[in-house]
Amino acid sequence: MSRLISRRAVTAGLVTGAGALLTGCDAVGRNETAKALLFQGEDFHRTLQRRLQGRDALAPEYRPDQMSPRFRTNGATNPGTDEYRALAADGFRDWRLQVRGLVRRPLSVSLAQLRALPQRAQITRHDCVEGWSAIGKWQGPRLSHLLDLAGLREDANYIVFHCADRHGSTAYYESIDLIDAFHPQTILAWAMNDRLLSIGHGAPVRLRVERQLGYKQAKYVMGIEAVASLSNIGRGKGGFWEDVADYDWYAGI
Ligand SMILES: Nc1nc2c(c(=O)[nH]1)N[C@H]1C(S)=C(S)[C@@H](COP(=O)(O)O)O[C@H]1N2
Ligand SMILES: [Mo]
Repeated sequence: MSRLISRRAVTAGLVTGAGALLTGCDAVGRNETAKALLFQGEDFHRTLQRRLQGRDALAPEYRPDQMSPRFRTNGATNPGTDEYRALAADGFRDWRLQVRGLVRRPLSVSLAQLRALPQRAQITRHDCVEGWSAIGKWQGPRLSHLLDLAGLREDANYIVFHCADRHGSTAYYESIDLIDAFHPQTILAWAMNDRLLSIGHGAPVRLRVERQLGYKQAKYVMGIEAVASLSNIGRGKGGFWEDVADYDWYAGI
């Protein structure tokens, strides 16, 4: 709404300031107003659709023949630290996923143990805010299974994912609420397109939280932490991009 008002104000300014351009400016004004109304309409329908569907609705799943022939990488494509290099050199045999925070039984889980849990595979569309999408197949245990094993405490409200890649002095991290954490399509993927997850796409394990945008899909997950509040994690906004560029914490699609 503020955008619509400010555009109108700008147009009004032009109209009073330059009478000769009145017709042209008025046309621009109408056009901008129509555009703003259209965008509002889009938001309205999206909001309505989300309300009707509910947060537990499934993201669309696709057929194998709809998978993208190329799925690009984005953001970090290799954490490149000594620790990560050593883990990768050994096929992540020594990697352990730490599950800690507000849980009754902190866990340290190997890749073999993750693969031995009941698995879910899903072909979904990844949407990056930068304006590209790709359809790929992801496989791994449901996050909820792991959280049940660890036993979430009553005071846990969010699940934080700590990643291996650093950007300057801060590590990439992301977080989701318990609705998404227990959503059936929220998995810890160790396989992509029927192969072991590559380093570029987040080996050994990345989050897939299919109702949200690309930056929520944390790669290189090293630790999972259950917390009551996000305010003491990073700079407090719930994720790397949320902290540094004010991205929305809830990036629903
Ligand atoms: N650890 C980590 N996870 C990350 C990123 C990153 O830089 N580091 N980039 C995010 C962004 S913006 C996108 S679009 C996807 C890209 O995933 P892909 O490389 O598998 O395409 O990962 C997300 N998860
Ligand atoms: Mo992205």
